[in-house]
Formats: sequence, structure tokens, C-alpha cells
Amino acid sequence: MKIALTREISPNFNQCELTHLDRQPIDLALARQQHHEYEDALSAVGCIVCRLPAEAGLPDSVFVEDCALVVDEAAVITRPGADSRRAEVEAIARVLAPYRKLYFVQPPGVVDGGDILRVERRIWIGLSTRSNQPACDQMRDFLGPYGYEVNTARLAGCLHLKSAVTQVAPDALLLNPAWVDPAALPGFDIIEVHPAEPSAANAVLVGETIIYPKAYPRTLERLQARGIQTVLVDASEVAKAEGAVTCCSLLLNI
Ligand code: CIR
Repeated sequence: MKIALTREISPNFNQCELTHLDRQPIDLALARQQHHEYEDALSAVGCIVCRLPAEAGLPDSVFVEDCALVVDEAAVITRPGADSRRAEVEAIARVLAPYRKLYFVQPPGVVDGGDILRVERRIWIGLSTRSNQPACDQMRDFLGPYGYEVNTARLAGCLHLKSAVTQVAPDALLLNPAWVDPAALPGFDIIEVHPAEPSAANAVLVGETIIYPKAYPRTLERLQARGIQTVLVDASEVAKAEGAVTCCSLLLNI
């Protein structure tokens, strides 16, 4: 069984961090409706959704992915790269504690979960404005003993590694080659996003199905041509906060 941990949208979501986008008003009611539909999609693919309450003082706290890396043997609680987001991890650590042995990234390490791509026992950490080498080294110390290999990947032009690449099938990655070099991720079939849809590389894989934004029809055609099953969601409001579909949940096997 799989739990999908989510968190209600903060009433102050409009004060979210922005790096690459200009601020546009987020419609909070629509954002909440879309988030509930996203949770329905997680349930439809077999997850038990566990929703944490909203945090008014933490505008970006819906993006729970950034707070932890969960593997079957342990969980690493991150130290998010943006100061405004550091306190988000407290509630996530409390929820994960009964399920996993916890490790905590320490200063000077910083890392957002959005920069961590894991495929089985291989982990890549994007060196970004939010994530640094000391955090990668700590991650290797924490997870190496469980048999995980921790690598780094360079990215350019986007916020997080998983803005540029995510897993969409056991042996396939969906990737924007303008933002990450596919040579950094050897041994996979690479499906490139359509060039007109640079932000289309973020998908949540659960079992054999991906949860995927409706906004990228041309990349969707490429995924469907590969026989990848999709459940589509509208993620327009989280996209205004530089979020996408992976960021809004943390998945753990129980
Ligand atoms: C931030 O800048 O931190 C948020 N506004 C967006 C974080 C999105 N998280 C993710 O892609 N994992």
C-alpha cells in the first residue's frame, strides 16, 4: 500500500517564492479545487491520501515534496534552500516519524526534494539555487549504507531537477534537454518534451500510470505513443507558484 502525503493550500499562497516567473494572482478557490482533484487522482491510482492542514505562515507549504526524500528503509528530512520554507519540514518530520527512521540534513547543506530524482537505488540531486554539494554528501552518508548510489546533476534554466526530468516508466525518463543534459542520466529511454512545452517534464509515476498536467498536449501525445497510461489534472494555479505535479505529494510505501 502507498500513502500520499499532501497538505492543504496556504491562505497566503500568493506570497509564494518565485524565481523564474513573474507574479500572477493565484485564484485560491480554484487552487484548492484543483488540489482536491489532484488528491482524487492519487486515490484513483491506488494511494491512500493523508492530507495535512494548511499552514498560514508557510505560503509554499503545499509543496510537501520539497521537505523529504522517503525510501523504503528511511526518510531524509531536507533543509529547504529558501529561508521562507525552512519551517515546513517540522510537520512533515512529525508525520513520517512513525513510519521511517529519520535523518536530517544539517547546515551548510541545503536541498529541496524537487531536486532529488530517485529511480530504484539510484539517486540524482540537482545542483541548483536551492540545493548544494554538502547536502549531496550528507545524503550519500545517510543512504549509501542502504545501498543507494547518490549522484549529482547540473541544471540550467529551471528551478529544480524534477522541473527538467522525471521518471515515467520503469526504464524511461521524460526530459527537457535544454535544462538538463541526458548524458547525466545514463541507461534510460529518454522521451523529450515537445520544444514548445518546456515545463512539461514533470509527472508523478504511481505503479504504471502517471498523473500529468492537462497543459502539455503535445508532450502528452509523445507519452501516449509510448503506451504510457495517464491520469490528467489541471495544475494551472500551482504552476503560477512554479509548482507542478510531483511537488504536491510525498509517496511512501507502507
Ligand atoms: C518555491 O519556489 O519554492 C515554490 N514556489 C515552488 C516549489 C515547487 N516545488 C517543486 O517543484 N518540488
